[in-house]
Amino acid sequence: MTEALEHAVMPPVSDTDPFAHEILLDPEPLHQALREAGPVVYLPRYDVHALARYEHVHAALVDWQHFESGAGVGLANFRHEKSWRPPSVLLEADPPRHDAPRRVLREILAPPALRRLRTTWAALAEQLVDQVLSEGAEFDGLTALSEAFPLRAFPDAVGLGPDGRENLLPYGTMAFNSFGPRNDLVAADAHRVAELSVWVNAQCAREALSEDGFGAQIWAAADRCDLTYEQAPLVVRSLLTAGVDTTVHGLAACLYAFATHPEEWQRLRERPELARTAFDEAVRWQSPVQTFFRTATTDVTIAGSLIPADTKILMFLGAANRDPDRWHDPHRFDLSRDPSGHVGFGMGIHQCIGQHVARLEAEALLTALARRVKRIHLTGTPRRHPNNTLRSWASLPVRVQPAA
Ligand code: OVM
Repeated sequence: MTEALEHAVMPPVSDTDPFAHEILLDPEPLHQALREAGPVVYLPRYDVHALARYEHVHAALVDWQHFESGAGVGLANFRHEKSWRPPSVLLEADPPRHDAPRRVLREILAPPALRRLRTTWAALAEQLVDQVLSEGAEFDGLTALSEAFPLRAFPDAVGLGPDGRENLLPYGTMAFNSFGPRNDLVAADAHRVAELSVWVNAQCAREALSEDGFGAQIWAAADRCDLTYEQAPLVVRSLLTAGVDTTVHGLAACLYAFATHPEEWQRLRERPELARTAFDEAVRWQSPVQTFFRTATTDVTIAGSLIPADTKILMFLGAANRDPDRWHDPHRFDLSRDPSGHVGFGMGIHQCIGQHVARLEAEALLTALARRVKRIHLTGTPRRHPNNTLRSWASLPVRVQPAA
């Protein structure tokens, strides 16, 4: 990654605004243009260097020594401007400070620790699918399934109280908008920042959490001195910030994929053990988290282009996940491919720590649906909702054909 700095080449320049609505709603043309322009593209509008090829996005993600997270993983540089909230001790931290919270949460969210949730969530998914189908074959797949399932499963697993759960999605949406520039999307949420933050922060307190959820386990780690008592509520906050919208739009990506690829739905129905692969392929294909930034710790070169110390690089995860140099027929949603290696969950020391939780939710919902539903048809044009970071949806109108 670091060649002789004195031989640095000038990267191509693009005046694009990746955070403009029309691009957020349909990012693929920009992704292709950036991949083709070169390994590094300078975006003067934001004074950032952008990476859109798989090779270079991957390389930057795993090189935490040169590309730090502690200065924020959005456009804002925390060395020069204050974040809208105290930084995350996971997402917005580097080793060594990052390591203890990471170790604690990794244990709590590891596959063996999730085993007891599998039967609970399978039953919950059956129940939800039964209920939705009993109310009719036509519904909005986004609200009825993609939102409803995580909102029933995840807050209970964390140990949240019953009140105020409707704040979870708006808080997450706001947090993901905050990684972008201070544009109209951020302004639209501004009047709710204080209220939503107060609610979320209150849920992170030990007293607010049940005794048997992820939240209680985080506090128990503080009792063992694996974490400080200052870190514990912030680790709970990470769960509440990163754990809901991401899964909702990942599940929506699955529904959209299967509605538009009926042969792949048929394949899943025949082999429901493909549910996890299907989820990962949907995450590759749609990349619910589209972008993250890093900050150069020193002057560093990428493919010969100089990235000055203390400047931001913008990694297009969604573009890397459809790079034709890495993926065969990249725009195809294809259950026969091996999607592992996609960067939809990131890569390296910050790779999504909740991915096993998300896969378990997807497995529960998709297998319940596969048993009961023969086909998923779109009944209208699905609508996207612009977000500075998330590839998110506003509606996914579907009609399902119940299985005999
Ligand atoms: C966090 C966090 C982690 C991943 C994603 C994210 C809002 C937040 O630790 O708060 O997005």
